[in-house]
Amino acid sequence: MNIHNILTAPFIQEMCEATDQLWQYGWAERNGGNISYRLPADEVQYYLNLDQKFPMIDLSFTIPELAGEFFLVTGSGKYFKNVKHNPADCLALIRITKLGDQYELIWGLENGDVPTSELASHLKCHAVRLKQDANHRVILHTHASAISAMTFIHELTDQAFTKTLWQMITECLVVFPDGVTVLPWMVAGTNELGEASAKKMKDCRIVVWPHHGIMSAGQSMDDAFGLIETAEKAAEIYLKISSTNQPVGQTITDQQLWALADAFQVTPRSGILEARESDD
Ligand code: 2HA
Ligand code: ZN
Repeated sequence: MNIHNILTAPFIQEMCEATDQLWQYGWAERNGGNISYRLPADEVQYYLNLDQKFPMIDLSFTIPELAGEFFLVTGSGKYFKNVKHNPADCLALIRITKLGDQYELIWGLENGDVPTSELASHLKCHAVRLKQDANHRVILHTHASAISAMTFIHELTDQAFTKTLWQMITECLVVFPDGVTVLPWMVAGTNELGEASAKKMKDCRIVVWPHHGIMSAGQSMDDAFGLIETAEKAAEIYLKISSTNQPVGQTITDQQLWALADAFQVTPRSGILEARESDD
């Protein structure tokens, strides 16, 4: 028995708002981007009767670490601008089976579609983040424009990319002290991209996919979204500076970034900043 209408669930509302906002930012053209949101069983049970048989669908990999976990995910081919108008068609609520080689379709995708083409990346990243942080909930992938543009003109190493972003806005180091990881270009939607992203998510919550987009991990939708907004804003500033054709006159120095880290009590990822000068 459905006790409450799932369309009124906060997690559905959050998904509708996030997809709409991503579209309004211009980062979710056509069906670009995908989100997965881990839900505790009691939140799902409040809206759905789980005591029934659901369609089972094979995964192209096994992920026993996520056995029994529920995820609300965007559907493959769905346009983010449409999610808020028809969440039951555009979203899927799935549960990973005991062996971790299949999922059950619990709710959504009313017209017979399948979950996001990046499901491999999402699930592999969830498994890795959950090992690091029991409160982890959201994986978000979007085609953030400035970050993608930056990957055409900036050196594609974790060190160089992270340092440039940290230098663009004072807040960046505070928001993402673990920096960003930059993968090599890879084919979208593959297990390989999933494996590579997940490996990097062990100690970094922002992964840049060159010439494609960005993926982040968060404890909430706002958390995952906020990481991307901040990195994207820094990339926008980088592009604005680059387009002036002026030599860069000044920047936030490494010693200033150390002072910032001290003030906000964050530990900058090692290997990015030059050694700290001693005070004496
Ligand atoms: O089209 O963003 O990476 C969905 C995607 C694939
Ligand atoms: Zn994409």
